[in-house]
Amino acid sequence: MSITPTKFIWMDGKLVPWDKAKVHVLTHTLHYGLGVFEGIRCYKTQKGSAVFRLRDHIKRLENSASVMGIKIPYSFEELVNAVKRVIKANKIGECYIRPIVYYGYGVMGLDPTGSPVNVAIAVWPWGTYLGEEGLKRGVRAMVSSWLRIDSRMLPPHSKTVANYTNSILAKLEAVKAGYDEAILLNIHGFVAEGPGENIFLVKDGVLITPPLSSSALGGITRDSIIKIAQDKGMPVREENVSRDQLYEADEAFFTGTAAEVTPIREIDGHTIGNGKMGKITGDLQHTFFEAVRGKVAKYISWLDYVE
Ligand code: PPE
Repeated sequence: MSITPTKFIWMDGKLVPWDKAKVHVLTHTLHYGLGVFEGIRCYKTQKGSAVFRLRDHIKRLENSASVMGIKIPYSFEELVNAVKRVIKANKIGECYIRPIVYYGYGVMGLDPTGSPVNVAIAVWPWGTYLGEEGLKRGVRAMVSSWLRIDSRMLPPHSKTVANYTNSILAKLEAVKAGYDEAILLNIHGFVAEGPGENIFLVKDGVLITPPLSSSALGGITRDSIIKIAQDKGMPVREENVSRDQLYEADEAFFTGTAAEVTPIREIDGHTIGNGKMGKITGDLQHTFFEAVRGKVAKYISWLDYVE
């Protein structure tokens, strides 16, 4: 997916012009993958732009770093304010926000001690992750031959840069096979998630999603959808999902900051439901989009207004 440049990127406290936001080729994270990042979205609302669950994303960034033993040299509030500052500086209403914490130039070799911990925050307009059509009609997914990383190898709840090579292998395999997206099973054979999204099924009116112990990332969109569904009185179960349960589902969808709520219309050649966006998926997607745009009073606390 190509990037549309904006004007400034926040780098270690300074707003740096987009083209000058560069790092040395011996940046530690570039070689060994030890760094953590976030993906956040800002939406236009009637009261101006608002970042969706900003504090929850910064909390997860801090948790990701702490699991990996990385000390972020900025406080929670400094990071929250930095996100708002870079959005304002770029005069952008709706955008995707990418904070990254990385070990910079200083040492080589596996032990990063002695490398500075650098932080950058970029923002750019990012449309639908799995295509406009995908968001309306659903995407085609395949169960990957690659398994999702296990917590005895790499911590799946941390948005660590290196974790994403696992995701990329699954994504590339799916795309090469003619699918839009992958679904990864965990080392126990249960469904974990997509390479950059959580997954949900609907069966007999019940919303089902793999538990966090399945090696899925603790998605903030996942959490929002669970809350929205419960508020609608829908039964929600977090439980292990087997591969055949995917094929038997009445409805299925992915959730993520980038993917938002994207229906799945086919898995491994099996049509899900009637091959279109399911009714419950449509209802949850609608309420999610209303919530992020500040149109649902009970979810206003999820918004952090930029001004
Ligand atoms: N699982 C994974 C592995 C993941 O990367 C994401 C976000 C999610 C689940 C959903 O989490 P949340 O955004 O909090 O609902 N993936 C980010 C990166 C995507 C990318 O291609 O880069 C995102 O959606 O921003």
